[in-house]
Amino acid sequence: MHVGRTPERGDEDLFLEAMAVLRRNDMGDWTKAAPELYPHQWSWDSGLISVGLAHLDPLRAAQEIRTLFRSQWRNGKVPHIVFNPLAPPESYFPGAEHWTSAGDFPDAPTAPPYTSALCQPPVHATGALRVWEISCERGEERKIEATERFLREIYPGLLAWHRYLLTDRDPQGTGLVTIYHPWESGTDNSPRWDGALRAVEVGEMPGFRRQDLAHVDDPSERPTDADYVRYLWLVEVIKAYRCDERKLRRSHPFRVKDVLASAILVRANMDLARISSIVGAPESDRETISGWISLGRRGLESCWDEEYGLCLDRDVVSGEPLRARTFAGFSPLISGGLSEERKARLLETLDSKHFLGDERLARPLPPSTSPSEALFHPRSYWRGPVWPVVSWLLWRALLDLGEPSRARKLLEESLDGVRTGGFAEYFEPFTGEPLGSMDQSWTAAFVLDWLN
Ligand code: 9WN
Repeated sequence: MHVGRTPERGDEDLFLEAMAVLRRNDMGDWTKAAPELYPHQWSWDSGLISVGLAHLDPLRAAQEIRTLFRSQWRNGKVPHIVFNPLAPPESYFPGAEHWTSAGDFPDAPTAPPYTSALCQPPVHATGALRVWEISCERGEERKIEATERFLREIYPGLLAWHRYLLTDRDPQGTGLVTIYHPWESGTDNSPRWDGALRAVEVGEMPGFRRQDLAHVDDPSERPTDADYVRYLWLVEVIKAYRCDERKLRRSHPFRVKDVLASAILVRANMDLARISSIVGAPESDRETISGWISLGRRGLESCWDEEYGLCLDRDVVSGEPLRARTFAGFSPLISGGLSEERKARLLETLDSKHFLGDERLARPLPPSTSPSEALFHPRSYWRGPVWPVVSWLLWRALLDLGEPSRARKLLEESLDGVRTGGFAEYFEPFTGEPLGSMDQSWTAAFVLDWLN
């Protein structure tokens, strides 16, 4: 149980329901992100689902990450989707056939399961360390040893993954990760990307049929067709380049420095540093990782925007900051190592009318996009709704920054949202209405973590 949390009536039922959601989505050694809408293994979902699973069985939790890393590319990239070979082709678009039809990506795994050519925020070292920590808290000797063996086994893959992000995805050496597709951010249709996407010229490409709209009540909950045209065009370009990193970094039409992925990477490097001590890695690794942490924090500092009191993504193509008030602006809270002044200013922004201080909110939980943004939409995916993954990331950050009462508030409000609305993918910020997919795996995983 988290320090200071008194169990509430109904906690036990909620725990059992969360466990049941994860059991239903369990595919043996990996978990579907959602029952219908997302029938494959998603990278950052699985990295965080492992934290919830660890409260049920640390060995199964370790397996979640191990399975994902079996599909790691030769250059260190951890793919954003590992496609389930048994899922019918029409269950998700774009599926394996779409990604692999252009033929080989030289660094991709050569045998099934096939993967997409993108990646997602690097939460995996954080997940792996929590699996081991939770196993230690549970105190079962055999499982502690097994999760320590898991850390030893996964460590080289984690190191290669972070190295890929800090070399191929940061040829400029800024400490900031470049992404090539909004899907790589995990916050697909966020207004963060509108400016950079507008500049992408879409060429000739085959027609396509979306599958996602069949799984939600109302199309306004998902990205628009115009968004999808751009998403699919960027996939075409990546396929035409055969995912050659040198070509992508020179001429891909969508190249942006993602502050959230960069901050998550700093956090993951802090956790990787701990893992490296646990597994007795060479001192030189620890020096490298510590250099990555400082570089990442400096990079984030260079994205600070005094007017918004937030950190802003940057368009590599135009060289301009991407001005949008979204939760990603709080990234320095996640990467830590902040001055008291910077931390105070970020918390002030969090409390302001642009975020938690908006009186229309059903609960004081951070909306994905500020309701004061012109492009805010309360039902549209990453353009406004409250996402449990956002609340979980901020909750952990606040705990680490020594803000237990703020963290606790976020936790209680989040649990309350799920108690009322269920294990939804996201929630309407003004009414709390559950939106997107129901029985979303990581929502259940966060509930297990919050309740423990
Ligand atoms: C595209 C699985 C994923 C999450 C992302 C979320 C959504 C996919 C989609 O679902 O993205 O990757 O089809 O909309 O934006 O964060 O990992 O839950």
